[in-house]
Amino acid sequence: MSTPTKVAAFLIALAAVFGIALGIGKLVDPASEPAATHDGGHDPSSAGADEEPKPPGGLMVSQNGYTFTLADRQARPGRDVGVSFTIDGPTGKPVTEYDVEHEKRLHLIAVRRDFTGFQHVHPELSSKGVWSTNLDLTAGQWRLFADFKAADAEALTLGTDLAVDGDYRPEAPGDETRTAKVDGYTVTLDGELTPGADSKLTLDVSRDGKPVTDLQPYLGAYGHLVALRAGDLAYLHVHPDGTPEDGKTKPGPEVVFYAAVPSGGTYHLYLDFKHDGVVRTAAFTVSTGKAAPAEKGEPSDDHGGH
Ligand SMILES: [Cu+2]
Repeated sequence: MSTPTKVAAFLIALAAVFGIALGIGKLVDPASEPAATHDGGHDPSSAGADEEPKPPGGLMVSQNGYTFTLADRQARPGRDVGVSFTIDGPTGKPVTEYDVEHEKRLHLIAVRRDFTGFQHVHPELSSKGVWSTNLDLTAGQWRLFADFKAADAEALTLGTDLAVDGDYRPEAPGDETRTAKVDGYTVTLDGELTPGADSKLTLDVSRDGKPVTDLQPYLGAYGHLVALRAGDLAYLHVHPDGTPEDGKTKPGPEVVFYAAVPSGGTYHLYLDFKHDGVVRTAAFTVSTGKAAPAEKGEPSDDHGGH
């Protein structure tokens, strides 16, 4: 199929242009910061269309000159604990200009490192570039992910740890979980995760045994799925198949996603969906199939519908 080939060709072309730009930068001005050459080198529209597995996000606190800086890396446990942070840009100053993605300028995901307490919130941005929100925090080590796209830069997910005081007893690692129950809803997950390929995942939402066919749009889709890798909490790229506006995507009971997992292993998936005006989260644990370990093989499966 041609899309991966096109993407690969684009990346090679991009690497060539980028390499030349770096070379020129060095010739003209040995003191120029390499980070400065990031400006203008990327076509923002390509980021969402990239279907090749990229290095996972969320593992680094600083990338491409952008740094995720918590005002305080420790917190007390409690409900509605105030948390604030900045995304510091290549100049060292907090970024104040962001592009909107999935209807928000920044998505903050918080999860305790034993995969309990998942939250997906949208902080407020001050004119000085300080983001603020409230989180429900229990004792333990938390991982925070900032998923954003600074204006004129590449989309990034940066991750940082937040230590929450108190006695901490980690939750035992769970078995594979493909059915989640939340507030009277049952959500089932169907599909296999295949390393190195876009894996189709179908989530089916019902309430009291009846399919839910009137899901409400949330963040421009009928659901928002976050996937985290067990072991390092790598934050993986997942995109929904279809949007509420496309005239063909139905508002449930099925919501389809494509997830790109970079390696075999266990993944924790969190589906945010909206119904009757309330956003709820269904949590799953899925291990990859015994897929062929070929690293460079043709993607074997069902890209078809998207
Ligand atoms: Cu969000």
